[in-house]
Amino acid sequence: MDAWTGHEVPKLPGNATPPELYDSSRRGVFPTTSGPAATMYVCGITPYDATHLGHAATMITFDLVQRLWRDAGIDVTYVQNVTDIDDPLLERANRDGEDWIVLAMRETALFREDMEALRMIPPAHYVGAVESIPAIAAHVRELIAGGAAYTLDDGTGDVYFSIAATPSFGYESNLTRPEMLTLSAERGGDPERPGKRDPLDPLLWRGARDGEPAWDGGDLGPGRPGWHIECATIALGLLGNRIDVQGGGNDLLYPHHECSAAHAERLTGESPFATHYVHAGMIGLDGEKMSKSKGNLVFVSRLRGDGVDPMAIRLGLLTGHYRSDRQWTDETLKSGEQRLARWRAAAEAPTGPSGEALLAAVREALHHDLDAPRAIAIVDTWVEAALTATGTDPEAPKLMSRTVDALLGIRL
Ligand code: 5CA
Ligand code: ZN
Repeated sequence: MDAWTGHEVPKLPGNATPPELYDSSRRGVFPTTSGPAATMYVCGITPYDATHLGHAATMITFDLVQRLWRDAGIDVTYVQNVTDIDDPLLERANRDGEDWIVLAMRETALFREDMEALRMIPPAHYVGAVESIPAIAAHVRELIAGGAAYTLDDGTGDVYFSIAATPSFGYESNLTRPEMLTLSAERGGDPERPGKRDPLDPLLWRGARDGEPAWDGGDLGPGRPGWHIECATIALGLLGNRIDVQGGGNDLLYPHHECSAAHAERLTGESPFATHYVHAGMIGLDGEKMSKSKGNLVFVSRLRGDGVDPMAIRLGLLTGHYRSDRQWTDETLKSGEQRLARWRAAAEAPTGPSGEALLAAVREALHHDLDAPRAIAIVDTWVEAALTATGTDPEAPKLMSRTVDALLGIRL
């Protein structure tokens, strides 16, 4: 499917190096790439509701990764998916008496609009699960043929992946087995289902059921894909056997990214699937994770409809470090709006302190695991000085504006 339309990103003077990022599997901060190119796969939305601020925060995180790579002259290939067929989508469509395809198309269109408004650099490939079904089914058949997957003998036609098929299962999330069992039950898995070889084995293919959409799976019979194999197949098809960054919110640490990696590694025989597994913190409201199932959502489109400047939303979300779980409050938005106004005023000032020094400091802050809060504090200091006519560099306001546009995605 088509992604959204991008904006021009200003080219900045001087040199930058690719960022260092925290990798959940190695539990430390490591350089992302040493070569001229980099690949990134980010887990996108399940389109049964509008884009909320949690989705936006996660997408902004990986937008910054792409911006920093580009600033360092890296040739970036970025892929994002849309889970346009899965249980939650069908449940919502049934609840509302709506066609699931219409629901998915509408919410995906709204997501694209929100991404454009938030000045997200579009992915090179924006791919739906539905359009990937033939490739996914082929992978499931290959896993069965290789002894890594099995069909349940209860007549459903459901196929499961055997986690015993990858010796390193668990390396990505670093969780204990009891923790995995708990999270599996909470996040779409079915550890209690009888007949599985291991309670943690994830679903690869769900055999057709009455009243549910199904696709031809060849020898698998009709059905629809499981969630983790969707992302493994899309990433392998477009980015090759090893990707630099596998991204998403930290709710995907387990089972999603662990199982996607296990599927891919079993299919390719190469490990690890991703050099970095990067996880953004959860955005919450009133002390709870913002999620469609809890219904405590602040929608990007609702704020836009209320006349909020998307740049203030973006700035508000960037004031917390990407890895920390954090709350969205009215204050977050207010401070984003006030800061945006001050930055805009300073960008119009006749002079300011050195623009080159500002650029170097912002680059340095972001280089270390995307320290956007520190980058924002550095810009704030520069802005205060410019607004009190402390600096003498007449080129600095323009360079400040280009810096925050290119590196933070904030258009002044
Ligand atoms: N389609 C799957 C991924 S393949 C999915 O998780 N969809 S989603 O709509 O639930 O979430 C889309 C992206 O936003 C994922 O990367 C998810 O980790 C992230 N996300 C979801 N809720 C939040 C939240 N409250 N805060 C931050 N990120 C979130
Ligand atoms: Zn995914």
